[in-house]
Amino acid sequence: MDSKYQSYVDLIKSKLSPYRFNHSVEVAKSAVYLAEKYGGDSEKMYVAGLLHDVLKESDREETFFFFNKYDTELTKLERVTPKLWHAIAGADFIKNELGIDDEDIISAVRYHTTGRADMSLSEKILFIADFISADRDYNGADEMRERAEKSLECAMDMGLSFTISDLVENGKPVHPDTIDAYNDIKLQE
Ligand code: DGI
Ligand code: FE
Ligand code: FE
Repeated sequence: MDSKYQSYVDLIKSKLSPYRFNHSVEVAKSAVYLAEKYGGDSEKMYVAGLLHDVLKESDREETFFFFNKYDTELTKLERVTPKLWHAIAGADFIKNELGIDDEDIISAVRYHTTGRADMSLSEKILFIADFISADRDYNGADEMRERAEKSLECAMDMGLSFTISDLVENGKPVHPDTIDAYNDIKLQE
């Protein structure tokens, strides 16, 4: 798969620090692993993993250049939360600048940070791959990996709970899509 997507590897190498380049490659590997385990499309998940953080290190100017170019409207919460920009602009970027037309890949990138209501298999796989990639060493990373072996929902539950608790503890706003994803999991249990 590597040679077929070498141009994406080269692109993220040029746009990201060595640390985040490595993270992206590891997320791609974890996304392929989860796709194989849970019946997703490995090739699509490899591409989504490679590209999910393509604009993570872009500055405000570059990010808003794409928002303006593609008439992407942000809510007030999104405007004041820079951490959310790379997922929204990243989806715009891979669709319009790279010509990726696969909605599964685009929406997986778009919602990889917040999640959302009624997440697709691809969206869940990328969301979790981002938490369990080999480069992750936060407290609880191994528990996340164990949960990802049990079920996607079991891992989503921990990931979303972890994110929401952290945001609340630090007095940050929680995106409604994050709450929707969390409530979906809780109502399924
Ligand atoms: O890009 P990565 O670092 O690999 O991971 P990510 O895209 O999941 O970004 C994680 C960051 O995004 C983390 O600092 C928390 C923040 N975040 C995730 N969901 C929300 C959020 N921030 C706010 N304010 N609201 C959210 O719902
Ligand atoms: Fe990200
Ligand atoms: Fe990431």
